[in-house]
Amino acid sequence: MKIGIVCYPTFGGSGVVATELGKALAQKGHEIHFITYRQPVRLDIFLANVFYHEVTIKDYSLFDYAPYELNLVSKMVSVVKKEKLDLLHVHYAIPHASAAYTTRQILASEGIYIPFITTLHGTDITLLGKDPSFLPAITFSINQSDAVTAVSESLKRETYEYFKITKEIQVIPNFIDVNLYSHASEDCQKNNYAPNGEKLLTHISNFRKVKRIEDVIKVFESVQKQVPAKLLMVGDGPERESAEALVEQLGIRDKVLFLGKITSPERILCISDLFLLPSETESFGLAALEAMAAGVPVISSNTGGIPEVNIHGVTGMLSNVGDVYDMAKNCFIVLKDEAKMAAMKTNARLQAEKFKIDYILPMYEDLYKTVLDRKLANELIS
Ligand code: GMT
Repeated sequence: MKIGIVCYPTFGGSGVVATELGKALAQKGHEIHFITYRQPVRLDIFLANVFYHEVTIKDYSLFDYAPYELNLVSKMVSVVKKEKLDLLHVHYAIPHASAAYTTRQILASEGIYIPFITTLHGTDITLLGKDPSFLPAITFSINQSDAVTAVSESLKRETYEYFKITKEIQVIPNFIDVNLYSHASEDCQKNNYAPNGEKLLTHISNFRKVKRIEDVIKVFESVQKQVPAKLLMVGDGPERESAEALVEQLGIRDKVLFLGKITSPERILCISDLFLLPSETESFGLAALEAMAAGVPVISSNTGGIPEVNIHGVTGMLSNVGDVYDMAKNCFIVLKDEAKMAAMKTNARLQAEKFKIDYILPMYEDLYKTVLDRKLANELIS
């Protein structure tokens, strides 16, 4: 199949999932065309069957806001025609689903039918999409999609709850290449960060409000009073500055390292003892899955799709959003009990294997086939 993939090329989970999906499909022989405004961060190696089309966003003094969606639509129209794509798969509804709808309409006027599949990732529904400033456009473009997927049961439920959706939403969970996370721990050079045998707690995110970065620091502050430990803060975003200020204020500057954006999280996870994810909401929690694939137990909130990934008392521990006392207590319980820690590490890895790319990829391929078969049947009728 010839598939166009549209996503945000940034460090966010939706871009990571879209890129890894495209790479895996290309390895299976499909021809994949990424249509994005920058080279996706995880598209570091150019593989056979992978093509990249950059959307150039035109700025002009008249615009306070550059019309990204129109530039994207024009690029999608041109790539579909030039490369003779079979379908478009857009990740993150805003504004990719409405861009795909417009693309389909433009091409229909030229006698070309290009179906599109929309994958909902989370904040496009739970934070932004349900805002009245987006709601009608998002509802319409989801309903107009040829197929819709959501990355967890929780996100599917929330989408039906907040939008008037007439389409069936299929849950296709996020996935992982577990082999990438299977370093032997002796190769990881933990001494670089923990020269005195400290426990390493790690948080990875885009440092947005929804991640509750302050909670990460408050949890760590309690933990390090009882166990020699350090905190590795990976990523960057709007909450970083206030997080650094809080660390200073709490007097734990020497124990918290802000490492910035990292393209190979597996190298940090390899040296981590616990992963902290206290998010306000999380449709899936890809970062938690990556940690688990590296055998790192997850201390998280119990919101959204996280409980579908992190199992309480088995692969980590879950607490109510904002209950930093309970999260710190959970860290302490796991760090202090070697047998529990060992069991959770094994369970985390086993649970991550359920989300192996080999199991999830065929679900997308089947969906593509269904959509294309339907297109063929419609063409035969008309
Ligand atoms: O978490 C973010 O802020 C980034 C966001 C994105 O769209 O890139 O992540 C969302 O999609 C990921 C991939 O499907 C999910 O693993 C994240 O849970 C989800 N984030 C939220 O729901 C807050």
